[in-house]
Amino acid sequence: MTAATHTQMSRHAHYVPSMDLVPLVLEGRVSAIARMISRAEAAYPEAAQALAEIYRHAGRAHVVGITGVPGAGKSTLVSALIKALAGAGHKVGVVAIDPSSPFSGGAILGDRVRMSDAAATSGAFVRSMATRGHLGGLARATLEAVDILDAAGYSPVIIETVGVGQDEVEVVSAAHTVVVLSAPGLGDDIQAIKAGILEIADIHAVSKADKPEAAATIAALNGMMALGAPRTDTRWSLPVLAVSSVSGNRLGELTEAISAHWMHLKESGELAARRRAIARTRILSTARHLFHRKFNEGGGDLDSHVEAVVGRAIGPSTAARLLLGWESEA
Ligand SMILES: Nc1nc2c(ncn2[C@@H]2O[C@H](COP(=O)(O)OP(=O)(O)O)[C@@H](O)[C@H]2O)c(=O)[nH]1
Ligand SMILES: [Mg+2]
Repeated sequence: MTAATHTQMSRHAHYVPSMDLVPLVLEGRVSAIARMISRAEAAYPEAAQALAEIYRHAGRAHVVGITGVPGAGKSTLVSALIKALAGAGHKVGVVAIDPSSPFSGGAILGDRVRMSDAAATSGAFVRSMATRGHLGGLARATLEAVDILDAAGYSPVIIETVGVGQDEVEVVSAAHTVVVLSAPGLGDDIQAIKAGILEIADIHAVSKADKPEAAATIAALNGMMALGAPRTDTRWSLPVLAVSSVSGNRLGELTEAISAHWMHLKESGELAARRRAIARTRILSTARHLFHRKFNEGGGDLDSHVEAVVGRAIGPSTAARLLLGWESEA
């Protein structure tokens, strides 16, 4: 155990060791789940072994990503989905990544309140994550939260995230089923094109179908599909659905499409390929963040290598190899 962990633990007199929380998480105890997620978010070194154990127990949940630009209607849709899916007997988990304020670093309160209303009446578990300050990266923290809910027996586990920014796209790409939500009237182009997330969609949904402008957005998306928009899985015929979270209209079509896609993944063998791709991305992403952290937070010899590169004693490529230990100092 490191000295830092010791200090951390002695400040909390009632600190339950993370390994002791694992059986409680697996039993589905909500307080243990919440604590485990907090420790994953804070990247406590003490929790690493417990998270590894939890990962070994996860792997059953259907992970559904819901992405779209801010204002697309994601949180409203997730609340409606919680009610619909819980009503059909599912134990729904939600991890929402909110754009955090640069001043407070906090998550947007409105989303939490709205979604926890839906959660309270349905036995769902909803967690908002801040977008900043994750040692080892946002993707790592978020996907560990998904593992925790998965191991605790939640399925589907929904990830809500804005579809802009590399971290966010990385997170949603780790879902088995990706729903890209576009709102009518939010600019002329399909927002998925602008955000560069068109090709990660397994299902296109147009929100606010109660508004007359929705028809044009649906037509535009259908037109794009007909032109052969880029996509990852050509054996799946990608649906374009209209939903209204306000009226609840056609929400059933979306829940059906989500479960049809899950069936498709299992029956076609595509699930195994996705699992491999997800594992690969998670490893590489965590490694990249750990590397950055090691050398950016005053560690390693980054500064002296910077001087050497600026002074043209060595090139940036040599410096990188030296930092990685792939080349030794001459
Ligand atoms: N008319 C209508 N408004 C909606 C619908 N879904 C969401 N909204 C509104 O769109 C705005 C943004 O919704 P929100 O769920 O916060 O979007 P997010 O930023 O993507 O999470 C809010 O004012 C919602 O009330 C819908 O189905 N119909
Ligand atoms: Mg939201």
